[in-house]
Amino acid sequence: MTRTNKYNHPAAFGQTPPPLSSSTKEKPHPCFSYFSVPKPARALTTPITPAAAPDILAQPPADLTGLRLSEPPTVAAGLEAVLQSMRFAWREAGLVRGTRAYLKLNQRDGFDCSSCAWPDPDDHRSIAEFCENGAKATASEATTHRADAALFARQSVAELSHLSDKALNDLGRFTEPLVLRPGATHYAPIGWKEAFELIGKELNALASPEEAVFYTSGRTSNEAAFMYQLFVRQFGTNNLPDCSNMCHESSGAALNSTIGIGKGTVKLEDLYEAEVILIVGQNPGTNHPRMLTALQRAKANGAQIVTINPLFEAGLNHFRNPQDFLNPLQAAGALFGPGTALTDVFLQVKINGDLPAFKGLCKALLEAEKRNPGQVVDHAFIGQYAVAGEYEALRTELETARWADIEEQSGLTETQLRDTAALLARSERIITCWAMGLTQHKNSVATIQEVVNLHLLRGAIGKPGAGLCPVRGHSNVQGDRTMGIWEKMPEEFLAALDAEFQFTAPRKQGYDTVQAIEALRDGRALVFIGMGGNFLSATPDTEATAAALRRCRLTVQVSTKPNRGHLVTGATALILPALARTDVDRQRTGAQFVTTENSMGVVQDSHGQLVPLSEHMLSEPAIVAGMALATLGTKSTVDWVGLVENYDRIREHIARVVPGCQGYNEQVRQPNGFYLPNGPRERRFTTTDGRAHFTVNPLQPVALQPGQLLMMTIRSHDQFNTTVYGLDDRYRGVKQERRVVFMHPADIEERGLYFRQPVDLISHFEGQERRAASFLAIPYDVPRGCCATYFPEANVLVPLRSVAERSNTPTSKSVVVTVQASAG
Ligand SMILES: Nc1nc2c(c(=O)[nH]1)N[C@H]1C(S)=C(S)[C@@H](COP(=O)(O)OP(=O)(O)OC[C@H]3O[C@@H](n4cnc5c(=O)[nH]c(N)nc54)[C@H](O)[C@@H]3O)O[C@H]1N2
Ligand SMILES: Nc1nc2c(c(=O)[nH]1)N[C@H]1C(S)=C(S)[C@@H](COP(=O)(O)OP(=O)(O)OC[C@H]3O[C@@H](n4cnc5c(=O)[nH]c(N)nc54)[C@H](O)[C@@H]3O)O[C@H]1N2
Ligand SMILES: [Mo]
Repeated sequence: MTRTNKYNHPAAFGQTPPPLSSSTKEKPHPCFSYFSVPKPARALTTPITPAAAPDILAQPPADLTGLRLSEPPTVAAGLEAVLQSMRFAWREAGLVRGTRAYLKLNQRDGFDCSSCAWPDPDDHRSIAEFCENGAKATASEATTHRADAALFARQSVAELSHLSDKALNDLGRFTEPLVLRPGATHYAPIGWKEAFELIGKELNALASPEEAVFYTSGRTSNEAAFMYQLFVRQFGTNNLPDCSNMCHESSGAALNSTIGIGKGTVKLEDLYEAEVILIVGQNPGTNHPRMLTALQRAKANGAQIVTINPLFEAGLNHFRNPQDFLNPLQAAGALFGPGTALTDVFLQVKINGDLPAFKGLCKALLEAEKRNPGQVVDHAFIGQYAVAGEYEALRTELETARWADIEEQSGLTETQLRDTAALLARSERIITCWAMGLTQHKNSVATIQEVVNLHLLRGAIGKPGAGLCPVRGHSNVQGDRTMGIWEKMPEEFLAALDAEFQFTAPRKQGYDTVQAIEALRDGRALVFIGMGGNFLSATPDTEATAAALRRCRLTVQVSTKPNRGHLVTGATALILPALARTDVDRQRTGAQFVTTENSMGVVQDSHGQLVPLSEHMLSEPAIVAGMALATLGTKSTVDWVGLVENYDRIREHIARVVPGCQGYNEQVRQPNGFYLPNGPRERRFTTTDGRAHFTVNPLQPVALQPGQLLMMTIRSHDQFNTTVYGLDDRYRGVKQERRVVFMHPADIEERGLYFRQPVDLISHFEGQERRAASFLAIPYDVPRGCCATYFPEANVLVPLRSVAERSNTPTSKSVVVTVQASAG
């Protein structure tokens, strides 16, 4: 019991959290002195010569660091997860600050975790409502290390680029604005006012607003996102690519056209009530660890879990709930027990074998229906909500689909698929969860539409315990979209924006992420502004993206921590340090809170708790206001300063512009926030004809040449996207090395290679080759012909033009490669 409380309350250490420093408490943030309304400027401020710097590395250095391998564990989380969290927090943020951060994480008066988008339980929150990886994200943000001007004066950009991604993140938080002037080798400090003026001048010097690209990552709050898209549209473009273009865009495309909303339809409670949960192309043990708690509860209520994945991820094997350590009655079981077995049926599909797998499941369901008419297919549902002709078309197509093709292309047997279909036929309440394993292939939209077909056949949507659940990545990626961060927002939204702010937003579709890289590469866009994220390393084709960024006149990164994207820049580069979600955000009218939307459409408030490391960091809304004032000047119809003084004013606009946000200020102040409207959740299908749609999606076999493998790029347990916290991937038994390629042992031997041999990877696309040197080949339980590497080291191999049909998402999980022994 002493142990249980040890990390539970800082008082246990004889220390109490420090009060907010008086300077942060009383004074409004000094940002207002930074805003300026410019005189109209037309002249270029920087030459167009690219910042050619061959010695600046766009990719992480290819040093091998001392691999240790062990048997992958069969149980996830448990005590080890708790210890890892604590060790990380105290190392980064110190005892008091680190513990304070944890105690406020996902609490009603605290801040929303900036890691993944998994929802908080409405009914019960434990004292430590977080997971190991949420804890790492929080500690990494709460760090007391500073990447300040002194550091950048000591180390040149080229020198910094030779550091690993982990070492870059370990430098700490940005604490003041920095500039890299044309030809300079080092970043130097710059005042906010000058930085904003520089942005305004460069943007106004463009021949057209379409020559600027405004990227967003998914941590940006609703308030900042709303202001940002408003600024960009008042400037005159829809060039608003975001990380979602590389993430769940395929889910959005598939779901919008079939059910009428680009989001999932289930609530957290539905998972507790489900009879069967399919988890497809997702590794929740690492990427959504709190989902395991929900799965544990579902299992306790009798749910069966079907996992479809090329890898049997430890998190879907057994789970010891770290929260149980807090409960004296369960602590022993949490420590020594076997954990909860999660997966009942494991279908080890080939990479991109999901379309044939779902086709097989649907085919088996229809065959069962034929044997027992009216027993399997939900005809009442189809009659009322779907289109009979489309159901017939699907039936005809599936009748002709051949089991031999389905088996060959999915890597699963007819028996496995029939058995699983029998389970689905017996169950009324079915949920399918998925993530990047489904969205990042050429035919991803079609695959997700097959998932929809299965749910429509069984009427498993829009009722308790059933539905579709794309599990979002970044903590506010869904909210950013709701607030208007999209290159193709619907007319309804744009019209409301026009009316609210008396201007005319552009209607021409903007660039998505891949199109933005192409525009920068071709000189059609000359200024890049990133609201968070790491555009260089998260995007495909690292060297092509680097060349594109180097052609810019100006690159601007609004960031919290250093990454490689700050080193590969345009002629002039700015780093603008932003307050993060953990930080107290004080403006003229007092402390402000922001709001976010989680993966299940719940909008909640988030209150920063930690004293910011410096007074020279601004909040994201303040940074947007600064850029907007310096760029739009008196042309703008928006009271930018007023919005920053009190975020309630931003929310008043949101209430009038964003569908479903009426009474936003009141609604977000309710204890659990509020659910955004979701028609399909209540069987109101919001497609153009008000119906749900079956679709026919032909098989698209992957054609590999002899010797080639299909490679997926995945996340390790110690990273958040391009932010690398550590070099281990504990759940896959890998320690101290990220440059590994997981291969079937027979595929290693067939190539005359030995285990752990250093190899080079070469990708093949449209006759072009891309190469990444120095990976260690390690044997792993992955289907023959498939292999896996980590993102972002392998992004250099993902061809820019290799994208998913209809969603334009890079095919990061379908890279055709050959593996060769490294020379020397
Ligand atoms: N700790 C941590 N949390 C995160 C993130 C992080 O980096 N770290 N990232 C956040 C973000 S932005 C996102 S989008 C999510 C990502 O969450 P995930 O989608 O879980 O992340 P990935 O590592 O890309 O894992 C994809 C999973 O899909 C499987 N897979 C790959 N190809 C296929 C396929 O063809 N078919 C099937 N069925 N499975 C396949 C892989 O084996 C792996 O288990 O996580 C979010 N949460
Ligand atoms: N090969 C391959 N590529 C992929 C993927 C894959 O599976 N395989 N996954 C794709 C997916 S799903 C996604 S979502 C993208 C992710 O793409 P991004 O969102 O662009 O990348 P991140 O690595 O999450 O961005 C991390 C940086 O964001 C900044 N940051 C963090 N918090 C804040 C904040 O609160 N405010 C601001 N202003 N900045 C902040 C920090 O400086 C940090 O270094 O990558 C995609 N790329
Ligand atoms: Mo993502």
